[in-house]
Amino acid sequence: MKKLPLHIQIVIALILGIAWAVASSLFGWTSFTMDWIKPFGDIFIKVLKMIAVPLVLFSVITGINSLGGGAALGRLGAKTLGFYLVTTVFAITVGLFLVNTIRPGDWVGKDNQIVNRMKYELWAEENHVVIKDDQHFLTDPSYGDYLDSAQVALQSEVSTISTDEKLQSAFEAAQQQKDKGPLDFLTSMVPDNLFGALVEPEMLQVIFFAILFGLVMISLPKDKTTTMYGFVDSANEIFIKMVDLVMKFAPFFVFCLMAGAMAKLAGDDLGAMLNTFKALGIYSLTVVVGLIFMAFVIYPCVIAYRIQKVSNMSFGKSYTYFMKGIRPAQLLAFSTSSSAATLPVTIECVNDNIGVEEEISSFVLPIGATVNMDGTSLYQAVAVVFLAQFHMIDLDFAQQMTIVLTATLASIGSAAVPSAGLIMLILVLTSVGLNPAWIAIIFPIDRILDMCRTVVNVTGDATVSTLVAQTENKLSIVDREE
Ligand code: DAS
Repeated sequence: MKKLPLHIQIVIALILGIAWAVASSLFGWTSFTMDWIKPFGDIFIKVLKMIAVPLVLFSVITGINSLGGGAALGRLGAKTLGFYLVTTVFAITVGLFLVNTIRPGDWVGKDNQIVNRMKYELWAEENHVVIKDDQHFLTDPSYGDYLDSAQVALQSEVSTISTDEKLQSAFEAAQQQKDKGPLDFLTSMVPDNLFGALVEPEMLQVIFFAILFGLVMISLPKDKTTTMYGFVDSANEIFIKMVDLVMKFAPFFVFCLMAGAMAKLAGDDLGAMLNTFKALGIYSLTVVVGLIFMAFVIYPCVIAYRIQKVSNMSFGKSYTYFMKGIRPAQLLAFSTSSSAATLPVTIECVNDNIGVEEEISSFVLPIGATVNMDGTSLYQAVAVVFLAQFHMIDLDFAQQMTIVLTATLASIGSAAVPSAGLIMLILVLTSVGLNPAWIAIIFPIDRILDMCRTVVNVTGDATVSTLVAQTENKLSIVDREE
């Protein structure tokens, strides 16, 4: 029997993994799944992350040599950051358009809204937050019974935060982020210890070192660096081959990853998740519509338009060429919920399937995985405005522009790990004077939306690296036998 293409195998593994998790939840296999299946999923993530750092280190050094110097690198850097900024702001704008058009917060029912509005007023009173409009429900006696339920609901929200260690760690991480100065992200890019940067890992610090090392290496006479260059080039080949090897076992690992993640979700509180999906269905739909639009319409259409200019392919063929090329990376992004873990596969897809020269992808993609999170940025815009609507608050234009700014900055500062978007959400909610504890309302379904956000984050990175390559004439269309 002809072997199924890898991406089909991965999709089947995804579906089987989810089916296994549902069965685990129904037949009480959850502890077996957590003890004997989930570890293989964790191993998969660890192996991918283990490969990512040395792969980036050696491929950036190799790439600098191919680029041939500081001027080309400067142009590449400016183009990369410029495209990333444009895609992030565009993603946030799409999110704001959708959430202000669909208004998912209004679909939760007037009673819910009134209770939530009163919870907001209780919180605002306790935290000396001035509420701009004068709709104070607390003072109207006809809402007395709502006041009791609002206080009870507020207490349960606070208790959710205090008992859930994941939410607590999100708040701590957000506080650390808030305490940073305006140029902290610049100073944080410079390692004071190379081995610390490799171990942590701090991807931007690894890139900083690799660029400096590469630039100095090419500035020296060739006879002094031949050995080093040979070593770096061989090491780069070895780690690329390592990705191929790991990907051969991807279907098995993806099954374990999905079974473990979904079983954990179901084991945590399937009821809470299903209730939240039921109550917030329109919200989830708004997020997913925006993410699908970005990943399957905007990005591939922009690339298709550019690819058809440099090839004899039609627009449709160019669209399919790009989507089929990055599909393994998208599937892995969905399975792992981590751009960082997916990075080695994103690099391989963009190099081998799309035809981006390595000196472009090795530089653009690691930066993207660290500072460019378009799916997460779109999600911020939808989540913040939805939560405001949920509490009968209309954010004005200035506040929504603040969301654009803080979501863009937060996406630069957020790590590419599962639920990084939650940490950003706390920062963006605070930036427009809203209660950061509201993340507890959408927390039960965050992991599912995180998978979708990460697909867009990875697709955005692949799009920008292809765009940069095409504008640098470093894109060689691959003749792939499908
Ligand atoms: N999981 C994050 C990533 O790795 C995205 C997010 O949390 O929003 O891209």
